[in-house]
Amino acid sequence: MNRSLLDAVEAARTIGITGHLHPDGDCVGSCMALYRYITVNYPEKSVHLYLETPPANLNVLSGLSVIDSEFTEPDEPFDLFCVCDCSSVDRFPAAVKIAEAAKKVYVVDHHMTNTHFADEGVILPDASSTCEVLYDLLEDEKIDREIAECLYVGIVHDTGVFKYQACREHTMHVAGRMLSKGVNAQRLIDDSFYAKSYVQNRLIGNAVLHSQLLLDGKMIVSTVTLDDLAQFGATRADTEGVVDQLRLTKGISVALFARQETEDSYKISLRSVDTVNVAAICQNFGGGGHYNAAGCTVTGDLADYITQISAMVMLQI
Ligand SMILES: [Mn+2]
Repeated sequence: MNRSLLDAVEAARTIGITGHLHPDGDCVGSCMALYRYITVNYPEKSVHLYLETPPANLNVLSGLSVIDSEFTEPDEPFDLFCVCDCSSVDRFPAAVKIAEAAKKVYVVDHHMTNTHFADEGVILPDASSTCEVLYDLLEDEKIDREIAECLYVGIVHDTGVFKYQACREHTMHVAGRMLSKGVNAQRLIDDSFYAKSYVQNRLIGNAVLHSQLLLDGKMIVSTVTLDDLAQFGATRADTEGVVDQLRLTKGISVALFARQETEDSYKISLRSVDTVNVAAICQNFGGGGHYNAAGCTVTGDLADYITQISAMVMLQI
């Protein structure tokens, strides 16, 4: 194992932790695992966790009430500030000032687009998830069941339940270690990943109904507008899962889901089922992510962007 994170923790008296905006399973899982690992194994340390309120599906994890979603500034700068699952500083805007004031910033991440903004850290683009990276920075025998649940959920979410290309032998080894800690895999996977609210299912139905096939059926495209969200009484977080349903369409290589954010801006999510590198496509638009799952936010005419993206997909299929 790599002791660099624990060395940094042991040298610090006050420790802050954060993850990215719109936190997902891997982000919340890694932040919560690290928070609990430090509080359980180093009770003398003062630890503070900053995150936006996690989506409701992550309520399967216990202890979320420790999260400070107000991003209260500390009385004095942190000795150590740990940033999990963030590829760049614009991924954690609410905590940037707090991080900049800290004596040391340590990053744990797995995005190939990481900008190396931290003083120290471990970034493994081949790892399935930040939780997988984090496991190798902790002492296995000091991981209790609750920490294991956080790491397990993070791995489950970033691998699409152990099926994305980034899920490798080591991923399964780490997940297997978490099973030996007593995690309830079926409950964690069903409740955090597959279960949908009625509103979410209606949004998925609507997005599938109004989807379009491009490139001779190799690409599927759908959009949810702010009007759609209002009509279904849905929040933006309720659109999670839409792109994954689109991706299951037989014959497609790429699924594109665009969610309207403001009058003229859209969050575009791309998924590929085979060799198309959607992270490379999203980087052209200031976004990024992983080989088979990436995203970007665009401003202007959505149809234009869809045309540009489909042209880039065509070059890869
Ligand atoms: Mn991640």
